[in-house]
Amino acid sequence: MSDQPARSKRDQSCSAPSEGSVRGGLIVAVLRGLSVVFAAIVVAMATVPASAGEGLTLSDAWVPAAPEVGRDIPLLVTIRNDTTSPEALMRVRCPIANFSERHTVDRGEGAPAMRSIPNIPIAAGSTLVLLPTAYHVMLLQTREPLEPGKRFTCTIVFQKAGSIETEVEVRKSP
Ligand SMILES: [Cu+2]
Repeated sequence: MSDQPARSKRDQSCSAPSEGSVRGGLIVAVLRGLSVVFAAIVVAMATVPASAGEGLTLSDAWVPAAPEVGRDIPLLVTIRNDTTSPEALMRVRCPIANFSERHTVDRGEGAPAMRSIPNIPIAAGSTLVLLPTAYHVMLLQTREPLEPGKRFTCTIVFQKAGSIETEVEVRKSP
């Protein structure tokens, strides 16, 4: 207790310069730490995986009118892939149909024929328009009358972007 002030004074006097340099070092360390954090954020932003809908845009989703229940109808939608990697449409769930399939249309000898496929590819940086005569989703066994103007929501599941909900419009069959 008796030498306390002397020691603290000595400590102060001899630690004063080093305390300053420690503080300076601390600031440098904090700044370095922050720059590491910022660099990490930039890297994270550059490599963040596509979340639902990111880089993938769905538009103009429609089905042809089907007044009687139990029909199989194509779901047509425009899919824009703005990412630099290929995508694939894996599954579709619509409340108005019991099942769905991915279809392509084979054109060999004879009449064009629809064929079920595991997924529909969407190339990087491309726009794919689903058509009854090309890639499309087939909604099987409609559960309710689909009159022109009616709307419903479907969930489309993509390989990388995950689930995206889209509103679908019933249009007069062409
Ligand atoms: Cu089909």
